[in-house]
Amino acid sequence: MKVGIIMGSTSDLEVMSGAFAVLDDFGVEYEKKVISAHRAPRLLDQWASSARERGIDVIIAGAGAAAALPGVAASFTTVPVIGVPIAGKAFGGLDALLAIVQMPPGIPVATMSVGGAKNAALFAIQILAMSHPELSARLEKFRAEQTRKIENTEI
Ligand code: RP5
Repeated sequence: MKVGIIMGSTSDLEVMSGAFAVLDDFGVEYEKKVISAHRAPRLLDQWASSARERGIDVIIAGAGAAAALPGVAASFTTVPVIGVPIAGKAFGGLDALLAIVQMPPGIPVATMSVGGAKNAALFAIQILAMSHPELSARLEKFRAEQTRKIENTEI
């Protein structure tokens, strides 16, 4: 059971580290790499085409601007891809959101909110939990704790 995390640039690391933290918390193994669909397309082909053979069950791909990374990664594999749009300077992430969410029929990408790396990790965990009961139990615990915190919040 493994998640593959890719991002278009080291400048995406700060946002994408939110996914590392959640996966660490749940004890889910992951591999991470900077790969750009535009600047290193051949590396993306190699990485995504061999993802399933390397034991990756879900891919999280974060990118900003003309964010082709999640969609192109999805084109090379049937491993499910979760896309995380990252806000750049020009359009606050709307550019990346539209680039990632507007996939043509046939190559789906599950698109998170702008900067939604934590939810990407949780969604990956929910997919993995379908076939890993111990992870499913851990998720139930996480949800119960989250609810309890809100219910016990006094202001
Ligand atoms: C995208 O362009 C990356 O995902 C990043 O969000 C954005 C800017 O990249 P850098 O110029 O900071 O490397 O491909």
